[in-house]
Amino acid sequence: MLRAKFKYSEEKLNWMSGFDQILKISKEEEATEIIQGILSGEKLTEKDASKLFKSDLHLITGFADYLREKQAGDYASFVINRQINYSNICISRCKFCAFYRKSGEEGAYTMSREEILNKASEAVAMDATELHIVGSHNPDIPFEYYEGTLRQIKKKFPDISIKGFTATEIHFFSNNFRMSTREVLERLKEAGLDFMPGGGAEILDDSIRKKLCPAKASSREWLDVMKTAHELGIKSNATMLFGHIEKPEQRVKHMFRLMKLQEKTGGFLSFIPLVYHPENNPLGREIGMKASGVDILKTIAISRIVLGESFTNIRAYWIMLGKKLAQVALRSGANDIDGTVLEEKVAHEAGASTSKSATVEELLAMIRKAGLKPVQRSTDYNIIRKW
Ligand code: V47
Repeated sequence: MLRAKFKYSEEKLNWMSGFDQILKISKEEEATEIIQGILSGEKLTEKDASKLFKSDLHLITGFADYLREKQAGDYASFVINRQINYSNICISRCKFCAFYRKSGEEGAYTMSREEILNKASEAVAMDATELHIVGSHNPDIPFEYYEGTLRQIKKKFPDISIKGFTATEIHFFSNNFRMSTREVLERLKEAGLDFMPGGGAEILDDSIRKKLCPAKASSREWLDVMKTAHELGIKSNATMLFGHIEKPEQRVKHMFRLMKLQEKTGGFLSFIPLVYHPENNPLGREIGMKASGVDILKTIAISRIVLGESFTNIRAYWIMLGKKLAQVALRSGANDIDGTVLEEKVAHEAGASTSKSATVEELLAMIRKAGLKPVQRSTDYNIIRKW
């Protein structure tokens, strides 16, 4: 298991020495004080976490790298997986999304069950352990499509983990099919759903959601779906879409809201900061690209500093970061780079310039060249193979 719990106070003396040197030479008084506070067991406040965004890149990425090592060891993980986006027809039309199409519009599609099964079969042939199945808010798909597809995948490929449907899709199904979110989740779980991805979280602040995605689940509703899923034994991830109109304070608020739920349920497996891509979407035409490389690394580092004790796994999603920045992120607080992916649409429609797939060899090289030891993991972060 990669989820070994670490308490700062217990081992502090063993590992403080190296980082202590950095703290001694740091000219950043405020950030140094905040870090020293954390090291001596003080609880980090939202206000102090927000201040870290203004501090020196190396100080906070260095601190986050120390925490990464203490919380996750010298290993960085990846998964052999495949994404399947079953439909792009969506009535929610979020301003940042380049993936959705209106029904009947050119490029609109909904996959047949056979297509999905073929994609699953290709994934199994390359030793994938995970299918990541997400789509859209498509009112023309019957519930039986979801249940039947899950059942057939599990019947043909009983060993593969299905990580499917964002909390906003579940919320949409609940409204569309007039069922409670609990009933939706119970039925999908019964049909074969094992885990849920962390998408749709965007920024858990309704003043931002009202501007960017007013038609879909509110912050409370997103969190409530996750709470119910965790209660039913469906573990999930949590994402954060950053680098658009939100302020650092709102990123931190997002992290604290997740931490609060995690303290109750323990159901989150990892935190995945997703950097906003501005191409082919209305928001991008208004604001362009906001997050710099420095901002991205600071956000990943601060995720580790704020969430590391409760989440352990902070992911550098190479598809959105690019392979080189993802590698640096592994030394700035992240301990996982996602996986082989095979086919990605959401980020690529919005201008991601990475390839859509990575080989295991590429993932191994990324991790090794970051000075870490690669491990292949399952969806729930158990070690499958040390390389
Ligand atoms: O929910 C949409 C985001 C998410 C854009 O849990 C965009 O294992 C950047 O959630 N620029 C989908 N991001 C991806 C996702 C995910 C990916 C990998 C692993 C996991 C997991 C989850 O992508 C959406 C939204 O938040 N998104 N548009 C855009 N223009």
